[in-house]
This record gives sequence, structure tokens and C-alpha cells, in this order.
Amino acid sequence: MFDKILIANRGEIALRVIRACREMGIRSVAVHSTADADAMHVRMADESVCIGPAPGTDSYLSMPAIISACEITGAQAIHPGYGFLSENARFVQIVEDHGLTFIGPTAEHIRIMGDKITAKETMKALGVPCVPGSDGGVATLDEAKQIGRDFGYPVIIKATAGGGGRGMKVARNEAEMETAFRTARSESKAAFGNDEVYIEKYLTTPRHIEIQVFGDGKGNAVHLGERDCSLQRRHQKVFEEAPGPCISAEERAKIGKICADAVAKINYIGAGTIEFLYENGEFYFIEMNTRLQVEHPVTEAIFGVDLVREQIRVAEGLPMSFTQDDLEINGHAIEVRINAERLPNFAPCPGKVTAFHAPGGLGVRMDSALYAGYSIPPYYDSLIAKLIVHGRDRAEAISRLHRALNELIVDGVDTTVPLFHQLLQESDIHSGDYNIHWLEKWLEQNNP
Ligand code: MV4
Repeated sequence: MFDKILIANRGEIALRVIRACREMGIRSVAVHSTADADAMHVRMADESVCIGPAPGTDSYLSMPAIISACEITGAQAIHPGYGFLSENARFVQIVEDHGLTFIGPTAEHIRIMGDKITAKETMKALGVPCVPGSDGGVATLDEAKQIGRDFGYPVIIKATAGGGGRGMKVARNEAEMETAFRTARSESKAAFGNDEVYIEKYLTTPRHIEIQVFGDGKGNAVHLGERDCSLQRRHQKVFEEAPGPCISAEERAKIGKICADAVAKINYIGAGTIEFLYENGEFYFIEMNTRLQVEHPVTEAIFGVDLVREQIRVAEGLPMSFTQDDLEINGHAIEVRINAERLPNFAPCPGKVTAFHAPGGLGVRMDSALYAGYSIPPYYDSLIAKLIVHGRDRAEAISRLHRALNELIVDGVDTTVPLFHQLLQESDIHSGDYNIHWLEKWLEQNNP
């Protein structure tokens, strides 16, 4: 059993992990940069260690500093949160080489899913439905054009080392292939130091549906349904909900079982998300994330489980505290990501928060590391709060979101809250009728 866990992260996710530790009677160690000496995660943890200067590369991404902080404090395990070192296979290896436990999947699983071609091959072999396309990498323009003819245009060219939308190019016909192919390769080379690309049939109007999975590392795994995260801007999620408004119980059970069986077969340990595009009633695998995700609270809300507690349990070698049969959906949950950004351009807006009041009441959860008087530093992500609402059904969750947004006060910096007030006036949002392009189109029309 762990008696002390170090959290290699900051902000609301660091608080999230500290809270789980405290409920489990485990002491917590915060790490922080010099810019975060006054941050809430430092105040809330049992102990803290300064691990370097403000830039993330010199602090939250510094492997030697984080390993040293474990040695100094006697922490036996590291929770990486999301971002930073959470999907770094080399870090996991180093953590284990120091006799520490990484709270998350193995280095091997992270490596497999980090390489998008290997991830797809692995999932396909495990019976997960994938987007039709090239089997593996496409090295030449002639080969790319042949794939275009075989599968039919439009196609999308993606970076093997990519993910999250970087290094992607669409070709709508053969004439566009040359530029798209060369651009995708050179952008991949520049961004990831690897110019390998693969090609898929381009789905024009899908939804982004992701399945939450959880494994014990011993061949047992469950799924916790889906989240619809179609409302995105520049590949950043803005609004997430569970269950998906367009997914039936039958579809959920079917794709959920496929996903749970797949990760059970590879002895996956901990939380994972299998991302799909969903179009015309079909699921198409695109990527797997081997971490706890920002939007995990909507799944926690509808299933009534604590995913961080489960991550810690399986990292200790304990079984999960539930089986698939124990998992039942209760109501509907929505999360909105509140960023310190100035509309309409979403320009980061760091600075001093002069007043702060978090909403509360039935079915309202606010995950935030803000407090009145806090200065949001300019060095990190602009996410300052996640507002999660839970209702008996989708309509109740939406009313509760509206009510909670009206209670929220963040003064001193601009935030994305006005965007949510506007979105709540849209009938498509009320009906759940949106796809991955809805938000960008809406912003073009409403935010000139
Ligand atoms: C696609 C696609 C259409 N067809 N793949 C973008 C991020 C990366 N995770 C995968 N992405 C896409 N892959 C095929 N075959 C459209 C997107 C895409 C997208 C996906 C999810 C959410 C928002 C998106 C916005 C633009 C494009």
C-alpha cells in the first residue's frame, strides 16, 4: 500500500488527485515551479517541493527534478495527471528504474498507443472497428494516390507520431493529393521529428465519441460508456457530455464490450480512452489516450465512481472496486471548460483574479484551483476551472448548467464563460444535434 504519492502536475488536476489521496488516507506531495509557489495545489497538499523555474520544460517536465522530489520526500508513487509527463513512456521506465510506481499504464502500452499506426494495427487485430485506409505508413506520392483511388476521395493524411490533430491534411481529390501529402510530411517532420504518415478515408460529418475503459493489469477490464466531445475549437474540447445524446443503450453495450475486451486482452492497467469518430450509426477507431482525461468527471458523475481512486488501487495491485455488472448509468452530465481567455479570439488572459465564487448546490461540481487574489501565471494551459453538472436527464443537466454559470463569479481576468451563455441559447445545443464541425462554424457566424 502506498502511504505517500507525489503528484507531478499542477492546477485543478493536482487538487483532484490530492482529494482522492486524502479520502484513501494517503499523504500527498505537491511539486511546483517558482511561478506556482502560491498555487492552490501547493497549499492543499501535505508537503511540497519546488522543482524548478517557471517554464514547464524546466519544472513539470523535468524528470530528474521529479524523481529527486520523490527521493527527498519518500513518496512511493507518482500520479502524472494529464498533459506534462502523463503519456511519456521514457518517464515511466525511469520511474520504475528508481523503484517507484507510475500510477498509469505501462511504458509499453503508452509506446504502442503513441505511435498511431501501431495503435491502429493493435486495435484492428483486437476486433475494434477502424477507419478504412492504408495498412501502415505511406512513403511515396504514387502510393498515396493509389490509396485515394482505392478508398475514394476525400482522404485524410495523418502523422504516425501525431495525435490531437497536428500534422493532418485533407485531400478532396487527386489534384490536391500532392500538396496535402508533402505538407503533411513536412509538418510532421517539423513537429515530431518523424515524417511518417498514414492515410484514411475522410469522414465528413462525424461526432467525436470516446469510450472510457479501465483495466486492472491482470486481464480484467470494464468500460464506463461514452462521452460526446464533438464541441471543439482547434482540437481543444470546450463542452463534453455523458452519455452521448445520440448513442443508444444497445450501441453502448456493443462498442463498450468490444473496447473492454480489447484492453483486457492486452492486460491494460488503469484508465484509458478509446477515441472514435461516429457517423451513420458506425464507430471508427482513431486513437487511444493512455491517461486520465480532463473530461473524466462527466463519467464519474453518471456512474458514481472515483476514477482516480481506482487508478491508485490498481497501481497498488488491488482489484478495481466494481465489475461491469455493478456499473449503471444514472442521469446525464455535462462539463464546460472555463479558460482564462479573451473572446472572440480566445487569446490567453493571465492575471490577477480579484474575486472568485464557485457555484454549488445539487448536481454541481466545480474542479478549480482558483482563489480570490490568485495570479494566473502566463506559462501554462489557460484552463482555470471545469464546471460539471449532473441531472436526472439531459434537460435537467442543461438547466443546472445555466443556473450554475449564473452563480459563478470570476473577476479580474476574461474567461470563456460568455461563450457558454451564448451556446445555451442555441437550439442545436438543446437538442444535442451537433458534430465535430458545429462549433467552428458557429464561431465563424457568431464571433466575427
Ligand atoms: C479524422 C477526421 C475525419 N476523418 N479522421 C482530429 C484530431 C484527431 N484526433 C483526429 N481528427 C480527425 N480525424 C478521419 N478519418 C476528422 C478529424 C477532426 C476532428 C476529430 C475529432 C474532433 C474534432 C475534429 C475536428 C477536425 C477534424
